[in-house]
Order: sequence, then structure tokens, then C-alpha cells
Amino acid sequence: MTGSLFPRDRDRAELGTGAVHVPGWLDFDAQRGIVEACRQWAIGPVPMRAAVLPGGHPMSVQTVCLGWHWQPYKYTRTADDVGGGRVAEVPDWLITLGRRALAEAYGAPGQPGYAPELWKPEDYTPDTALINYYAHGAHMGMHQDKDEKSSAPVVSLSIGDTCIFRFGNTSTRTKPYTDIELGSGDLFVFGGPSRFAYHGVPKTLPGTADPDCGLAQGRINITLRMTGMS
Ligand code: MD3
Ligand code: FE
Repeated sequence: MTGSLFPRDRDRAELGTGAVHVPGWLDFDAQRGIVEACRQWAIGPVPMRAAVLPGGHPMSVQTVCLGWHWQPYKYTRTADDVGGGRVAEVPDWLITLGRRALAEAYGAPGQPGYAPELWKPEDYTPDTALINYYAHGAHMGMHQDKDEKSSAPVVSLSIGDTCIFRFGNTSTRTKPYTDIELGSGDLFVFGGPSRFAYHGVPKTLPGTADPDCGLAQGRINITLRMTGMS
């Protein structure tokens, strides 16, 4: 028998300078631990919610924040659209995981191929994490992440159902773009000239996650960010 219901061994790929996809980076133990942490963060101190866009429509994706609270389109210390409390801090283990992610994507001092011009792992201290939950049918339109005052890379971790991720260009929300699948355990780092590219999630593919990931339904995406705020 070859192949499996839940394929894991796809190849690493660079979609653009500074945009590095590492499939299956997190093992199942790590995925389950992160899912459990997300379950707690989703409860509080500030509960997960669908953020409301300026036109008045709630997003189909639900989000809970760590560090700084995000709502379209700003970061604030208090969650003024969700009761006004302070969100939980970014735990040290998640900051460490972010540094390991950068080392994986861009290399580290002493390694062949190290790309310090993209960002140095030791200089990566994400002060914010956004945890997005995609129930069946949720999606995210093409957008740029430009509410941060820092151009530090964004580290993205996916757990649960596979999604179609659309990676575009820096000047328009339309073509040219590349569609790829992001599966459970995948790492994606967006830095350098890719940091302000348009991107989105047209759809998720229900039932595609290996149950060993710890999430029975839907998709979680965690993005680590440096806001450049103080
Ligand atoms: C490319 N989240 O939270 S993660 C977001 O899967 C967001 O939930 C998507 O877009 C998700 O803003 C995509 C991948 C991602 C994150 C940040 C980026 C891609 C990016 C920043 C610049 C370019
Ligand atoms: Fe984004």
C-alpha cells in the first residue's frame, strides 16, 4: 500500500522571496498541545468572536487575540469590541516557537543558506498572536496585513482541515496569484518583499484533517506578529 488518506510528506517551497512554506513542520504532539491552548484562549479572558468589518458585516472567521487585541483595522491594548478587557499575553513557548519557525524558514547563524537580510531569528519577538478558527464554510477575502507598524515577518501555523490559501502580489488584490493547500502542521513564513502581499483563504476542505491533530472539525490558523506598538 502506498499513499494515505492524510498525506504529510509534501515538499518545502518558496512562493516568492521571503515566502517560505514548510509542510508538516509541527508533529501531532505539538499540534494537539496548541489546539488545547487555543481551546482555553477561545474561552477568555476575552472570548473568541467574529470581528465586525467597517460595513457592519461580521467576518465568517472567528478570532481570538493574544498580546495586542486586533479589530478591523487596528491594534488596541483593550478589547473594546468584546467587553473591554485585556487579552492574554503571548506565552514564552509561543515566542520561542516563532523564533524556531524563522530559523527553519530563513536559516540561522552558521547555517548554509542563512538569509539574515530577511530577518534574524534572535531578533524575532512577536508581541501578538491572532488565532483564527474556520468552521465549515468560513473563508477570508484577499487583503494585506498592514495594521502593523513593523515589517517583521508573519509566522503562520495551520492545524486541522486543509485550506486553499491564495498568495497574491503586492499591488493588486487580483491576479497574478498562486493557490496552494495549507494542511495541518504546516508552517508558512511571510517576510521580506512578501510581507505586504495580498493573500486570502477562499475555502477550507472539510474532513481532510488527520484526527491525530487534536481538532475534529474546522481549521485553526495562528499568526505571530510584531506590531511595532508600545
Ligand atoms: C501573507 N490569515 O490572519 S495565514 C490573517 O489562514 C490571515 O487564517 C490567513 O491572513 C489564515 O491576516 C492566512 C497566512 C498569512 C498571514 C499573514 C500574511 C499570509 C500572509 C502576511 C503577508 C503575506
Ligand atoms: Fe492576513
